[in-house]
Amino acid sequence: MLKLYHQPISPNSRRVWIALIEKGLPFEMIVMNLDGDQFQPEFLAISPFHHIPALVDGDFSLVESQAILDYLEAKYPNPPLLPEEPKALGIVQMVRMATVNELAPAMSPLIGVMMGISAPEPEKMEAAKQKLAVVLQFFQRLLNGGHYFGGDRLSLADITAGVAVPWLPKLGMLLDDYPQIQAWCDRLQQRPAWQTTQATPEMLEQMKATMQARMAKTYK
Ligand SMILES: N[C@@H](CCC(=O)N[C@@H](CS)C(=O)NCC(=O)O)C(=O)O
Repeated sequence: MLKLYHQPISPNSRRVWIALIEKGLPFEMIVMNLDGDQFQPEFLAISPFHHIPALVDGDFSLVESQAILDYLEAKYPNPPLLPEEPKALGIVQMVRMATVNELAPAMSPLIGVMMGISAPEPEKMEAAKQKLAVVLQFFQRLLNGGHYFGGDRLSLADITAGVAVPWLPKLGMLLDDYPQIQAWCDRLQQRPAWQTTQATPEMLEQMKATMQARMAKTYK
């Protein structure tokens, strides 16, 4: 059976969990406590950079959430989470890459403040929000009135961006100016896979405490 090394508060890991649910695949979940489990030698043998998610499929193991999503798609193609039509596929892949390369780095300073591990620096926060606005405008253009990125079916673009964008209001970046993005977030939230994998406020508080303790140890 597939084995997912996971932590519920991690968006990277949640992507894989959502894909497994959407594909209806049975799997065993190993919940990692990120205050030390990730440095255990058995886990480092699977994930040398001590990151979750990691997926083990028999004698094969993978890290990097996007690589895991592509592996699942290739091995378990039904239901498909990548469109075949070239333009739709291009949109889906653009959204996946822009999420990883543009959206996530811009969110990072805001997340640091929310987690209580960095002090708010107004200029940095403003620059991050401006970058996020560019990403949201780009995403809204790509949605182009559709239900999902690249068409009417859920795809790896929705899964990749759809575990990150809904956090923006909690980080002080409201979606009021992006009604299509807000409607898309609401649509995702209605799917059982999003509901099942939603982190609770208690999990968030627990993760804040873990990260703050890790920071304190690093800079002692
Ligand atoms: N590029 C990786 C990033 C994975 C990653 O950063 N995972 C974080 C949780 S979101 C982690 O495992 N942190 C624990 C650590 O670095 O010790 C992916 O997409 O899977």
